[in-house]
Amino acid sequence: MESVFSTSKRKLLLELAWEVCNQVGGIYTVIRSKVPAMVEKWGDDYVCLGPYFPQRAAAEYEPITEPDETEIGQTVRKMRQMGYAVEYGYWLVTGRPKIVLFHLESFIPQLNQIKHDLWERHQLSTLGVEELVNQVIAFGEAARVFIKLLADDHARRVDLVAHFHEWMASTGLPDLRRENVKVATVFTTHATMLGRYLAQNEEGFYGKLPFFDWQREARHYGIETQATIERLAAQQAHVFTTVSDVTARECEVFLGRNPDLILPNGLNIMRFTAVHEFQNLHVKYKAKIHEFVMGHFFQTYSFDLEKTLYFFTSGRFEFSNKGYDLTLEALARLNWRMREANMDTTVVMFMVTKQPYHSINPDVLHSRALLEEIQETCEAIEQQVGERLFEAAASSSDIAMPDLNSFVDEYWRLRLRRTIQSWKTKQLPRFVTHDLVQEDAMTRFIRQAKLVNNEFDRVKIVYHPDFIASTNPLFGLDYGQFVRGCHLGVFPSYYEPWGYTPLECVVRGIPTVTSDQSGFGDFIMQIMRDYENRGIYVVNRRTQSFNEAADQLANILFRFVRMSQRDRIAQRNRVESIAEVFDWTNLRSYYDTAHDLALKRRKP
Ligand code: G6P
Ligand code: 1S3
Repeated sequence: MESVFSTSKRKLLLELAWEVCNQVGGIYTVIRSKVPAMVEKWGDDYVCLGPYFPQRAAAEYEPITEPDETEIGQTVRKMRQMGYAVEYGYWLVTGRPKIVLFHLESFIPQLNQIKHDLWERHQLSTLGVEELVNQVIAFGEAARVFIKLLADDHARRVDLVAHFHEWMASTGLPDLRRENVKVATVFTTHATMLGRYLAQNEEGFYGKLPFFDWQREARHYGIETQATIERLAAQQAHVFTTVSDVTARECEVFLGRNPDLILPNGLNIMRFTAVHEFQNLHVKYKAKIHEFVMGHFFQTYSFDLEKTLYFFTSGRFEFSNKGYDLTLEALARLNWRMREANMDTTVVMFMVTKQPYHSINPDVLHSRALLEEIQETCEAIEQQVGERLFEAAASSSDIAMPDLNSFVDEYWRLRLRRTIQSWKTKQLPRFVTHDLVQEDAMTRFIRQAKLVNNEFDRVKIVYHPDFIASTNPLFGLDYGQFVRGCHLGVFPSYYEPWGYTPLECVVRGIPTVTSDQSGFGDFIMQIMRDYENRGIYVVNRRTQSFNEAADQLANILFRFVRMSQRDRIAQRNRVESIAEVFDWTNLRSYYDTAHDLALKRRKP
């Protein structure tokens, strides 16, 4: 009998993720940034599959009015004839791939039957799960139906590969294998559910790792369904992968299988032809951060902005997983050392994350508004003085400089004095920019470490419990611009399967701190020797205690604040030169290997 897999056949790649056209977190970045490199290789034979959420898709999705005659178009038509609502069109991101999005409500009426089958066939218990898991199961079923139809009708002519990201895309995978559907499958986990929970809650997580009983822990944390889906997908895919060696260590314990391959994450990198261009952008956006800092701090006291360095961290609010605790501890030590050394440099640290808040603090907004008024008044005075000086100079025969004070109207003098008076205050600058719904681990730690923005402190804290967006009135910058304006990104994570944030600094030429427990840090240590000289500092969190790691980080920061401006500029050039390594056109080859291996394993 003729094999359905032959080397001469065309290949068709489906990539499935909950975050296709639906931004939630890091996986969206992976898929979206990889699109141009995938389309370059696969052209129209690359298609992304995701769930359909009209509001989220609105800005990113353009439907194809009448399905084409491609295998995908025909399968979409067939599914619609079966009564399912399916979207088919283009994802409006760089690379513009074709996408298929499933209306989940189409599958909800059969949910009980699907769950029953999952239990019968795979002992996957879904009793009492939250609504999100129901949606995930509906998506998994939609994908399964689609892939089965596609394979049944077309596998004779095309080799199909389906790449599933995370458990949220993968409830249909075990049945595809069980029914021996002619598709080669790859499953990539971007973290493990249990790793996430346990790292956050179990002291000495990594030391205990080999001894955890996955099922007992999953029950304890109420995530047995999610952990089981992840485990089934990992075990049943032809090829199982994860994003770093760091996460691979968890996979055997929690998912019962060692990954076949590691697929590191990249970005779609666009470098400037001349390096001064990105250096200029640093100055441009730093000036915007200066404006915020003046508005926030100078109403109480001032410091020299020429001698001010901006550090930041950013990520979800996983306090110890993301290393916020370590960062604050190291900053407290840095503050003490800078004071001991009588330094006149100031460090402003931005802690950017997302926590529930009522609104931006009114005082913070008011101060910012008053500063703008002062600026407008100064501009008006500048114009008045300029015009009158010009008139005076042109009409006078005297070459002596006139008294500029006399050119300013009483109105403007008074207005400037009054605005400055009402702006100045004795209150310490707030260390949190928003009115939080409640105190949290961050505010408690900041108070306890006494990093409360006293004038004598060399390290100031700005805790911004919302992600940075250009619509935010405090900075008026988008995240990428904010990163460019800073001097150093600080991300000494304890649990971080990959971690895009340090990489997002590198590609913008901003030096960064990462850790050997983050996938990115681990990867950089494997591929490069002089990473520190290039501006990537790796904190050892694998073998050091919290206290030792805090000391190491404080040392790194102390060395950084003593660098000359000339050295900082040179370091930015060096760090930016690494960017290319992480371009998907280079890192796509890891994905190519996974797809080839899956096809090889699928073939009889
Ligand atoms: C860039 C600009 C320089 C500027 C420097 C400031 O390199 O091209 O003109 O002096 O940034 O660097 P700093 O580290 O002090 O923000
Ligand atoms: C995960 O997202 P997270 O921030 O929950 O996947 C990302 C993409 O692979 C990865 O960068 C991150 O470390 C993981 O944790």
